[in-house]
Amino acid sequence: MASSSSSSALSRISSLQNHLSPLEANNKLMSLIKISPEVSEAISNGRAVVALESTIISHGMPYPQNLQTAKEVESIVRDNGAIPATIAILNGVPCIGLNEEELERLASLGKSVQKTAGRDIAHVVATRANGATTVSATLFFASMVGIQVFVTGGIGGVHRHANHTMDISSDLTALGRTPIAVISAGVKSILDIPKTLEYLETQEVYVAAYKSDEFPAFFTEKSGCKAPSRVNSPEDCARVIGKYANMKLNRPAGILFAVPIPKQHSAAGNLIESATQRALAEAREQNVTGSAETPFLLARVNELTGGTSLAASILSLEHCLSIVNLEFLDTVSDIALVKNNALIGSQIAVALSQLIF
Ligand code: PSU
Ligand code: MN
Repeated sequence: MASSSSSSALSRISSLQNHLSPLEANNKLMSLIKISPEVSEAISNGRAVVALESTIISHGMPYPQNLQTAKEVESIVRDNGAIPATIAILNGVPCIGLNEEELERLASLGKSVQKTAGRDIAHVVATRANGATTVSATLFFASMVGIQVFVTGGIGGVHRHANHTMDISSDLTALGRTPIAVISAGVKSILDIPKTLEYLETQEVYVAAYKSDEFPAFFTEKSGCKAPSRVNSPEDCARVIGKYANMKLNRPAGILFAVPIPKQHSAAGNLIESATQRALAEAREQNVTGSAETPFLLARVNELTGGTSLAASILSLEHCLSIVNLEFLDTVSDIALVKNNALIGSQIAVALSQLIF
């Protein structure tokens, strides 16, 4: 009985879909999402648009610092001639471009908003919940409306010990099937960078380091891994996006432009990185594994970087906050990195909008 009623429901749905023209089907899809007037106008007129994820806002730092950073990142995008499109799900509605009230709501809800990767979209929409989109979910919505450039701090990757845990971020598979260029500072060195690069190759993602021969390691300029390719300017990037990912070739695969940490932030970056490496080595020596590993690493890096000299160097780096813990240290550099990526990503989006194909 149950199976016959569910199969008739299925056939009703498929007959409904079969009776829609492509235009009607597209309109139906578009009616499920909300695009801000500004982003909609920019897309229609071929202006530069930069997609921004929202997990970094909800989970990356506390309120109100997250709101301030999100606004600053949007300002950087505007100051460089592009329109920002922050993407999140609010009360079950995927929103492309948030107004001030929506950004405030998302930021103040903080971690109570569900971290939403691609797999979680359906559930968040179905339950009319609030969802902060990770790179994989943001890619999905950005590509639905034809945005070609997306800026973030760092993408997810292949975790260390992935050969045992299978923990590989869906950011990588989403990039493999979505024709969008992501600008990030690489992946955190707490991940396995060589394996992440291998996996991106498997997914047919074009990976280039920006003005560098080496793939960056988030907090440091160098990871010890040669970048598969190198680009030297926003125009270089725009040409690759245009030739490689646009409709001309109809090639549905993504691009990762990895931008090294700016020189003025690399001192703080090096301190965080060396503490992380030492904590990782200690975890191995003490055989700390599984679910105990992350809390151990966080606590140890916190201790290792908690001295006053580091606090001073970090505080002079970014004039803020009073507590010294990993989240804070992480956040300071994250902010510096996402801002730098926003600057370069906007230049790439503008160069792309000016390119004659
Ligand atoms: N890496 C960072 N900062 C972040 C993230 C990754 O340095 O905020 C977030 C991004 O939203 C990314 C997600 O898409 O975490 C990846 O999560 P997971 O490893 O669970 O796939
Ligand atoms: Mn994971």
